[in-house]
Amino acid sequence: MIKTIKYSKNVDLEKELARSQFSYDDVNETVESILKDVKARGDKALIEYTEKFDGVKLENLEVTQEEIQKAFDTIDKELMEVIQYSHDNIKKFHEKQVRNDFLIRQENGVILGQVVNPIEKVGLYVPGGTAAYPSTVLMNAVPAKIAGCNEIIMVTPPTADGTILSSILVAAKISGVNRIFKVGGAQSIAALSYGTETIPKVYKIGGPGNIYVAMAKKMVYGEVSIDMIAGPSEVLIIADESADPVHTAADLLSQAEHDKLAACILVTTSEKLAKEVTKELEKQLKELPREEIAKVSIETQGRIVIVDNMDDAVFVSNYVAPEHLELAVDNPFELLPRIKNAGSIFMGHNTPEPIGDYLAGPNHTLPTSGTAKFSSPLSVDDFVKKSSFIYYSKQVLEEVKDKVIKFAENEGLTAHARSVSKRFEK
Ligand code: HSO
Ligand code: ZN
Repeated sequence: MIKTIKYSKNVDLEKELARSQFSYDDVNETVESILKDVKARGDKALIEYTEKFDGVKLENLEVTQEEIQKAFDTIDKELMEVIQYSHDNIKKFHEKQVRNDFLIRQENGVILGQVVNPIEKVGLYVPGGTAAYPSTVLMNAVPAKIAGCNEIIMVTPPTADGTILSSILVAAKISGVNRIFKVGGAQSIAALSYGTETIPKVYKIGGPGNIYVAMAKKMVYGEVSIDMIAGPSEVLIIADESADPVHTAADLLSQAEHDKLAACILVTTSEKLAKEVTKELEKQLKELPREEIAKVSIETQGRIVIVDNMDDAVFVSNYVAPEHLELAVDNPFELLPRIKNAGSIFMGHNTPEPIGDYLAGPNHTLPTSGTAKFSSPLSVDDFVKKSSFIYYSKQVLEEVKDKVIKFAENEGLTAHARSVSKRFEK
């Protein structure tokens, strides 16, 4: 059963809502040795690890044109249309995020500006097995494409017969991925970081993965950039008496089925709703194919928090800073300005969280584990970098000359001072 607590100012939220985290310690050494090995032996190591971990000996790591064509020929046509529909919505939303260059012309002739350039080469990890989600391919590749990245390299572990799911290949192709390689795990992160004979080195690696992939991303950070290290998924629902208990329970379970460590929290002003949702969770859990995962999540990480009023509900939610926040109230727009920390906000009774997971348009790669206090959903910004520029005329340089020299002398940097003064020596 889900645990219920009554919130008051004396409740220690840090204790009551403590989040479990993935434990990386056990995989540390394994990942380190895989990284070193791939760095030293390249493709040969990749082929060996793929045989060992994925059970298939590959001759060729790269997915061919024929394989992509076959994916398009064999994919369920309705699914393909859904992928295309989702792609188009994600594209439209992310196009709004594109940043413009800017230029400032000062009256004295100085010109200042900022130009935005794509990160030229990016890598995208896509998990295999039951977590091979075409939606995640779209959510990562579309913003990279819009940013203008010209080499989007995808890696994903093959199944035991050496293939990749059609849905993954189709999503990759539709969203503009340039090359796809059949390699997963820490070894694929190594390949993208150092480059091998066939896999190009990239500048930034994104995408979710298991604990080995996450550890590998942590370890290569610095050599390359990474998107984030995602913790277990979470949803927090703020609901009043207007919320439907059946829908509320279903929404909590939609996150619970992701992971045993996923945290699903209901914060409500209604004791009646709390009781009904508790019962409904038990009922609906039994109907789920992933009951085992969802049950552990609900029972160990799940919480119902009963609050006296909406102010307290908002306080608890801002404290948790959830990855997904549902506002299950009649007028969600009234609450919105008070929400300070949340990855993505689902407004009202008819916007369940999976709408955002799959097709509304905003990204589903979101800050987890309370990191919404200081970070944002994945966006086009994650695939660009900026350069600033400065133009001075001789005349303006002369006007500021003494100021620069003063600063430089104060910092004991004579050569800095001279780079200016030399220009005015007769
Ligand atoms: N809710 C997940 C994303 C996802 N759901 C993919 C279904 N497929 C993390 O935000
Ligand atoms: Zn989901």
